Amino acid sequence: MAGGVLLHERRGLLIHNRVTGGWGDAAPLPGFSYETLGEILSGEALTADWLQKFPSGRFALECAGHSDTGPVPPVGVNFLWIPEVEPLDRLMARLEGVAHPCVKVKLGPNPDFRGVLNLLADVKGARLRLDPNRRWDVETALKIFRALPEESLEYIEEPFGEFESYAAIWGRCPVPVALDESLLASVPGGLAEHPQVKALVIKPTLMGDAEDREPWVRLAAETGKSLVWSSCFESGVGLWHLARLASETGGTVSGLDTGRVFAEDLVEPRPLPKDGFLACAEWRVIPQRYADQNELMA
Ligand code: OSB
Ligand code: MG
Repeated sequence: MAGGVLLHERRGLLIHNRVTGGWGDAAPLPGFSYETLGEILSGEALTADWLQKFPSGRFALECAGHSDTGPVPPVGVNFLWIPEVEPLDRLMARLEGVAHPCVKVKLGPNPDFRGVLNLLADVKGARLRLDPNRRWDVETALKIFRALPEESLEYIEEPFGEFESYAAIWGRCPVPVALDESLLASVPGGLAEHPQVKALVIKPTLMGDAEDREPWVRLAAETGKSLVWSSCFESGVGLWHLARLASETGGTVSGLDTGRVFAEDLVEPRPLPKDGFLACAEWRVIPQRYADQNELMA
């Protein structure tokens, strides 16, 4: 997680809507969400009105309003690769037989780039999404951009901590970019609309429900930018809903390859992509897997 924090367990709140029978997952992600689970649970009563105050709560309520739990038609997903925790040969085994895989690489401030170059040498037609979570400066981004064959880079996701860096780099090189964290706060005028912003990354756990997401969904539709649905290590409940949302939008490869990190999940089947696709006939919540501590009052 941000700041090098290692999470050994993932906590969240499952919401069940007794009218629709639907489920939602409110799981703020430490280091990324503006709210904490503790803050949500500190409410005097976990009413819908209270949960509406938090992006993860709004997303969960929206999901629980959906009665259907599948089937989810196949959506294309990127292969999430964190070189610090997954050796290249393990990634290669996952990529075996997949034509033109899209690989999302999490990189630190001073990345050792040899692994990425080795990947490109071994996997013909691989497409890269590089995500340093705002930890690069202009020189680092330029160096990496220039080291890559042009057709192999789809975009760099949130390279910079400072908005001025975008003008600085685009004055020198047409680097393709995706915005993620920036969409959660106020973005300087014109940045999201810039032609070198190729994709808008939508994380409902951090951003909220359809109303919160609407400006970005509209901007993507109006400007032809990609809309990339992306997960935040939600349980299978949140992940299946994200896959449903992605399948409703169609088009771009989604960022939903986070279910693998868990030893076990709350749903079956588990939302684990296979050969670059996430698909499911029908899913259900496993009752023995969650603690029924706080029933949400209607
Ligand atoms: O920065 O995109 C991120 C997960 C949790 C918090 C932040 C991020 C992510 C991901 C999700 O990378 C996976 C993906 O988008 O492929
Ligand atoms: Mg990102």
